[in-house]
Amino acid sequence: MIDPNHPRAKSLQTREQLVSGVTKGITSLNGLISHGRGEAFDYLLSEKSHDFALEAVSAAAASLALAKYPVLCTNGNSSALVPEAYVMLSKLLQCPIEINLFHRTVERERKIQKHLESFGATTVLGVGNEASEVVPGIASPRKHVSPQGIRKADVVFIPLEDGDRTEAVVQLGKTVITVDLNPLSRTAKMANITIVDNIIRCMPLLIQKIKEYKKLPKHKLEKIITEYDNQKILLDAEKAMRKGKG
Ligand code: PTJ
Repeated sequence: MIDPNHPRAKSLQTREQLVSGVTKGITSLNGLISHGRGEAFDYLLSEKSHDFALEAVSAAAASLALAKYPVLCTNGNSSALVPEAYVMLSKLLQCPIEINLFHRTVERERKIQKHLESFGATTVLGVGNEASEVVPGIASPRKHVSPQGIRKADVVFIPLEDGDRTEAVVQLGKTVITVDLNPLSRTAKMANITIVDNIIRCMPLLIQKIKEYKKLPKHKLEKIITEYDNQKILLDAEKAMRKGKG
C-alpha cells in the first residue's frame, strides 16, 4: 500500500499497476523496462502535460471524431495502465479495441481481453486466430492484425508503439495517432499525430476533447487537422526537455 502523502505517490502507484499487470500475466517483463524509459523522459517534462501535448490531443480528438472506422490498439502496458479509459473511449467512438502485442502469446491476449471486459469492453479484437491478416513490412508478431480492426480502420490509435509498425500502418494509408514520451523515437517521427505525454495523463484529456469536438461541425474539425504540424510538436517537446524541469 502506497502512502498517498509520499511525494512520489502517483509515480509509485503507476509502477505498482505495471508490476500487478506482470503478476496477472497482462504486461510483459519487457514492459517494465519500457516504462522505465518512459519515466526518464517524463522526469524531463516535470511530469506534466505541456502545450505541445494538448495541441496533439486536439488533433487526435478531431481525427477520431471525424473517423469513419476508428480502432484503438492496446498492448500489455496500456491495458494495465488505462483500461477504464480505453473502454470509455471505445464507447464514445463506438469502435473496437484491438490487442496487438510485440511479445505475442495467445495466453496473454486472452488475459488482456478478460481484463478489458472486466472494465466493460464489448468488442475486443486481435486474440489468437482472429488476427488473421498480416501487415506487410513488419518484422515482429505485431504484423498479425484483425480484419475487423487495424486492417479495416481509417484512423488507428496506437500508443507505446514501435517504429516499424507505425511506418507500415502509415504506408497502408491509415492515420496513426500515437502516445510516446520520447519525441526522438522512430514511432514519434513516423506517426501522423504524436502525443508526447504520459498515457495516464493524456487519456482523460483525449476523452474530454472528443466529447467537446463531437458537437463541432465537420469543417472546424478538418481545420484543426489541416493546421496541425507534427514536426513542430516534436521539436517543441524536445526543446522543453532540453530546457529541463519547469
Ligand atoms: O505488451 P507488448 O508485448 O506489446 O509490449 C509492449 C512494450 C511497451 C514492451 C513494447 O511495445 C516495447 O518494447 O516498447 P518500447 O519501444 O520499449 O516503448 C515504446 C515507447 O513508449 C518508448 O519510447 C517509451 O519511452 C514510451 N513509454 C513508456 N511508458 C510510457 C510511454 N509513453 C507514454 N506513456 C507511458 N506511460
